[in-house]
Amino acid sequence: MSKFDTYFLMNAEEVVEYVKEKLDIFDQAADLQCKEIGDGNLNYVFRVWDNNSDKSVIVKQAGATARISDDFKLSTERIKIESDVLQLEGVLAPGLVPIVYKYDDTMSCCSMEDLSDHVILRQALIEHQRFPLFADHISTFMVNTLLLTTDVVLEHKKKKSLVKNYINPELCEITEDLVFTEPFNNYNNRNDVFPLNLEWVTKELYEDKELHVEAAKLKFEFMTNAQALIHGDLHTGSVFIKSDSTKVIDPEFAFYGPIGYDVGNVIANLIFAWANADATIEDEEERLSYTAWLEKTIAEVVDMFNEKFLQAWKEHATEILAKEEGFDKWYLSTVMRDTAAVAGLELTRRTVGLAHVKDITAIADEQKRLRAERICISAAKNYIKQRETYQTGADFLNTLKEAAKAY
Ligand code: SR1
Ligand code: MG
Repeated sequence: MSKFDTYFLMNAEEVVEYVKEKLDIFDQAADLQCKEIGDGNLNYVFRVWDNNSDKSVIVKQAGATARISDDFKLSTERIKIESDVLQLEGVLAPGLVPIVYKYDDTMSCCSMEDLSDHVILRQALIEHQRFPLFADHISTFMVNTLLLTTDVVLEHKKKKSLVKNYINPELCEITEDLVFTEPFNNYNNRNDVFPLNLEWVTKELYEDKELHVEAAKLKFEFMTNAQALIHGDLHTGSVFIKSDSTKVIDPEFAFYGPIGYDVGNVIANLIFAWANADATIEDEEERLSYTAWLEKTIAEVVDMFNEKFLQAWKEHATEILAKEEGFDKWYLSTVMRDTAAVAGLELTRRTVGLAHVKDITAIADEQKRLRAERICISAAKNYIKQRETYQTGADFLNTLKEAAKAY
């Protein structure tokens, strides 16, 4: 009998006991310490390290409700999806995700590689750090994990069995509500709008009926287009980074959905970093230099994704009709259309919804925050309404710059 034979939510001391009993990582003589370091909205993340060696491990455990709010009652099984997906992504995109050591079904926890030599990308961007390899790494991650799990590449029965394995209704429901619905009607009454923008948001989002129809179309696309095994929450807080290494974490929202959902999330969150830099860097030369680097990165993510996607299609497509000339480019154009729409949705929901991003909330000057939010939402509305017109990195940047000029 072990105290870990029945599920309970562990504290730091209990995680040390857990690690000693269940993981074969530390020596008998290890002097273990543990700290809860999670800053996400759902789970608990413990770092355990040995004062007598350089060994360490991360233990991530799911609770029965979301950390951000008890409103969200969730099955703790979500950590199984995360663990399975990380392992699959490790095969499809080697070196771009942490190594999983153990998944524990009883305790609903997953033990994995400690990435403490990396930093969370969102925080690093807020501190105006640059990562010249990020666009290359993240575009490879997305092409490999997304295209290689589609019907273009996988035998169709195999793909359908993966669709079944990764049914994720509770976390999808969170996205359906928070991303696709509430930003436009606040129907659960939990939006959190910056007071100085409330009137503007009411007009631009809550009263724009044309926008609501587009949101409805996109919500149904998200719920029904089982295109690829997507990460489902690929924002800059889901990326650990250092100069020569990028690791994507937290795929608990993974399911078979539209490829553009992941690509659009990356673009939107780089735009948040841009809006933060634009609002907070006082020195003009430094501000222009840093925003220019972010613009280059945004364009590179889109353009490298496009280029690598077509190349990977050539190398890996197995479906006979997928090899018909022109189908690859048509398919990619629909992915870019979805990317634009999702970039718009993510920009909108993180600005007015329940779950904010620090890039915006950390802008202390109220007028600058007002402007940053309006830039994000104006660009977002274009990305959603004109989504068919976005194909290249330059297309995405033009809209951002137009929105910035207007405010
Ligand atoms: C209740 S969870 C709120 C948000 O946090 C996660 O990171 C997802 O983005 C989700 O929408
Ligand atoms: Mg997360």
